[in-house]
Amino acid sequence: MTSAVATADRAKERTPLTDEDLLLLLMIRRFEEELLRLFGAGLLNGTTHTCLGQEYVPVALRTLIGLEDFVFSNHRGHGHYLARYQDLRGLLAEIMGREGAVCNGVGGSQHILRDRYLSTGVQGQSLPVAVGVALRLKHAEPGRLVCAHIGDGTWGEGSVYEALNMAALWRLPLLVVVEHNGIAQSTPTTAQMAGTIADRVKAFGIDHHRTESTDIGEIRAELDPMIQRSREASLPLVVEFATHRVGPHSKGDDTRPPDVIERAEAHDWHRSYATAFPERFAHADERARSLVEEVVAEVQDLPPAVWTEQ
Ligand SMILES: Cc1ncc(C[n+]2csc(CCOP(=O)(O)OP(=O)(O)O)c2C)c(N)n1
Repeated sequence: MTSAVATADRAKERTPLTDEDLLLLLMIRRFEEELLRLFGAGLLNGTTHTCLGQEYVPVALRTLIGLEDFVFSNHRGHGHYLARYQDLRGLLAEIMGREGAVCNGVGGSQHILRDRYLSTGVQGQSLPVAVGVALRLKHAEPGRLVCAHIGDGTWGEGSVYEALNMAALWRLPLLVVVEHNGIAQSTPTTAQMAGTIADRVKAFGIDHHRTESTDIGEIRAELDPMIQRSREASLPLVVEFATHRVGPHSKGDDTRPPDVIERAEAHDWHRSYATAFPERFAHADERARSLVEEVVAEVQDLPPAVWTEQ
């Protein structure tokens, strides 16, 4: 039995994901596929990193992390933003530098600021800032937390360890979400990481949980009590998602051998949900495709964003 079919069978047995979750997953998928197409057609500048295959991470977390919590995202952040705000139009306008852009078109794909959401393309940059925000929340808004997304390759940055040290020492409500897709750009994790993330985290006395699931309901059930505890007891927590990057690192730079790509595709949530709920999936997919299509047509025709001092 392939892993996608096994996951599909399990998904059918338990409380399934909601229609809203499914639509959101597919909106992110179709939006990013469209970004790659627009790049290929020469209609986008700069760069982009899609989260194809990893969309389920922020969608699963969205019911566990509220708008009053802070989210720090990274270079692969479109899914993090869309799962929180469902704002296809603002994000595409930002990436295309058009009117209505979330940050007036100066942030682009990787640097978005909106209320309590901030992304940065610089690996390891967000964690020390997230620690400072968590310290503030601990005293001023107990019960709120800071969620910071990083990749496995970012564990090569010293700032990660400085941040974990202070988060443990000061007992801060910091949730570090590690999207461990086994590769950093073109370097497999096994070629650059000694030991494990779990052992590194344990060295700081911080709780660590690893999940291999791509099932939204299962992930929420696993994480809910841990995140609750992090909030209530004001404690850091590292959650590691064993995930798979289905697309290239950036636009077309996929250096992985075919068997690694096939393995990633076999673990894709997309396959397991399409198999488990074919009718709901087809319906949500049609809707997602038409929403993305409408937004692309609309944003392409907008005038350039104009910078105004905030
Ligand atoms: C400080 C820094 N060094 C290098 C880069 C270039 N870079 C962008 S993404 C990336 C790989 C990141 O790997 P990982 O943290 O595993 O995240 P993934 O891309 O797999 O999601 C690199 C080296 C960067 N953005 N920041």
